[in-house]
Amino acid sequence: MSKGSQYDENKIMNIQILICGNVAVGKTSIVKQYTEESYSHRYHNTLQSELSKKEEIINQEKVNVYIIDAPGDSRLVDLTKQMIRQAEGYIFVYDIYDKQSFRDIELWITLIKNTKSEFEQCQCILIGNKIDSRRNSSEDITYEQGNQKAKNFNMQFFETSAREGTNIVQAIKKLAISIYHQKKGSIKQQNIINEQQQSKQKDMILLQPQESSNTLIHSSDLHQMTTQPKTKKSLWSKIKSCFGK
Ligand SMILES: Nc1nc2c(ncn2[C@@H]2O[C@H](COP(=O)(O)OP(=O)(O)O)[C@@H](O)[C@H]2O)c(=O)[nH]1
Ligand SMILES: [Mg+2]
Repeated sequence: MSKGSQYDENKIMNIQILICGNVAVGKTSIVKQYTEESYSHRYHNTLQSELSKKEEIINQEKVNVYIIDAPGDSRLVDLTKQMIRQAEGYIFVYDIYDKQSFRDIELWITLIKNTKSEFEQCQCILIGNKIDSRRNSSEDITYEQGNQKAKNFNMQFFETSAREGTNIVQAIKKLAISIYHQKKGSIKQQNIINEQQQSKQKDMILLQPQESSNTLIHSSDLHQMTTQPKTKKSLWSKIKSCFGK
């Protein structure tokens, strides 16, 4: 444990999230609001993927949440393939006044799906941003439309305002919590597999009657010998060869 910290620095979980969506929907503003609680009216097109970090406490453990801010220009997407694969969770963002950005969510999902083979197991959220200046005109994407799309893709849905900070922390923390629990689950699963493998190795019977012979026969092979007559012959020849017979 590092001096002055109540957390074991070696055991801190890192979570990587990729935020994507069309240009100018507010991705960079969402990330800035989440990590720095700040907002800028000035628009800077994100040309390169940027990485931001925020420390969260989840389940009384310190967790580093890294957010990869992808460039909105899909022509630059090749640059981020590595990042798509590395990410463990995804935030899809549209602007509630920009119907094209809402339609293009499908394209972003397809792009990620085609790049990340385990996408179906990944945690994702859908964000409809810029609710601070909702005009309630027929041009806006309604909450119901956003929610329906999120349901279709089995994601949680949030409407946010990066400008006012509405729902930003809640949305991203909720995603981080889901990823945390999923990783803990799979870490537990991995520990069980490791333990099983270790105990299997202990069970290994090493038959070394000859100096040169180093053939390993697993105890389950021996079990097969007694229960499955078909495999007897090959196993017997394996054993015989060990004894040089
Ligand atoms: N009204 C409003 N404007 C926003 C909001 N979020 C971002 N913007 C503005 O939308 C523009 C694009 O934001 P940016 O974060 O750079 O979008 P990105 O291209 O998706 O990263 C900027 O002028 C922001 O100030 C929001 O929640 N409300
Ligand atoms: Mg940006």
